[in-house]
Amino acid sequence: MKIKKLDIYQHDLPVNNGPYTMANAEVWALDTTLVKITTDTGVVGWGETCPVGPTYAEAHASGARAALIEMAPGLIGTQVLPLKVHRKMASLLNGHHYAKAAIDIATHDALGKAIGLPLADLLGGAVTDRIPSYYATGVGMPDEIARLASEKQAEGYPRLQIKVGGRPIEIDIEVIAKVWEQIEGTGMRLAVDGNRGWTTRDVLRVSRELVHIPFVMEQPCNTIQDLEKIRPQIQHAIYMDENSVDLATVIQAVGRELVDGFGMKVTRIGGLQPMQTFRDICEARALPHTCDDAWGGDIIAAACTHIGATITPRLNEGVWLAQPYIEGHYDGKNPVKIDGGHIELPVGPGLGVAPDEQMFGAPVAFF
Ligand code: 0XW
Ligand code: MG
Repeated sequence: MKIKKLDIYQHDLPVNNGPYTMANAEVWALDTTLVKITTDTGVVGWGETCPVGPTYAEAHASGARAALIEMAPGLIGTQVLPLKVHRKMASLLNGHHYAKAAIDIATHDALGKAIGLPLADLLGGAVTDRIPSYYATGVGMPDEIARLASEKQAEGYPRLQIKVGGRPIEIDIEVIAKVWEQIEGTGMRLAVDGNRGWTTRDVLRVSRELVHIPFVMEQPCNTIQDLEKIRPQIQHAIYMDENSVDLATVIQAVGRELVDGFGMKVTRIGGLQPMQTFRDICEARALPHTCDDAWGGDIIAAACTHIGATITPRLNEGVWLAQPYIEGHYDGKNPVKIDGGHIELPVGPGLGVAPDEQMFGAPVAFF
């Protein structure tokens, strides 16, 4: 089975009650990119990549489309097998994992449909069909975030991630303390995500003043050097998110015992093929991790949910979906959504979602 045709679509996803605010980004609407692979046997596979604005990571929407257009002609005729497709993409373009991830997801979808297996089975096998999610607040004021914390805990979310950074550190400290007052003793786990926004000075102060609160510090500062500097000085566990840009970086961080876990994005690491390797490295070293994406609709949500279903439960920090923050679904019949803080595994071969193509209009490019 070979790639016969490749269509690239652009689609807008407005943010509900925007903006969604992080230390380095304010997001009002998302610009997502979809890829449809048609094979010579007639099987179709869908992929998606959706950077959360141009400042969250070294990725942006038109960059994704430019990279896809660069690779597309060379991909025609490639066998629909994930490793072969990755090697082909590497021969056509250096880096740009977030764009390659859309092709990777479409390849897995097509392969799953062709052999009649849901993606979770193709990725090693699901350990559950009810995958834990987590709620991520935006950067907000103490009372507002504390109220959200108890609301989300009551809804059944097993974990909360609060966003901090980009303002006086005293406010962040107050937010963390107030949130903990709400969720202490409930069993809800807490991550504090700086999205690279804190200085090492801020980290030392937060960890010292809040030593009694067992939260995970997710990507508090901008660089790996910053993480190296704070690592021996703080009491809190550190997770790497934005710095874990590829498998080589993950292997280094794990080997050097620099972090206690990861916030991982399927598209940042290049799709489901490298994500399986990442999952297995984490399992070998007992490192918890999330299985998210930046943003996007039902296609990326289904991809994250399928790989999330294969993670050993004690290491599963959850699959984050953009669904609660955006309007609408691509698949009205089988939408991927969070209910009671968990996501039901889509059923059927491949991704298990059938997007309504009409929503995307004409492709921006086809090959
Ligand atoms: C909470 N997320 C998964 C969604 C936002 O895009 C950022 C991200 C994170 O953990 O940094
Ligand atoms: Mg993060």
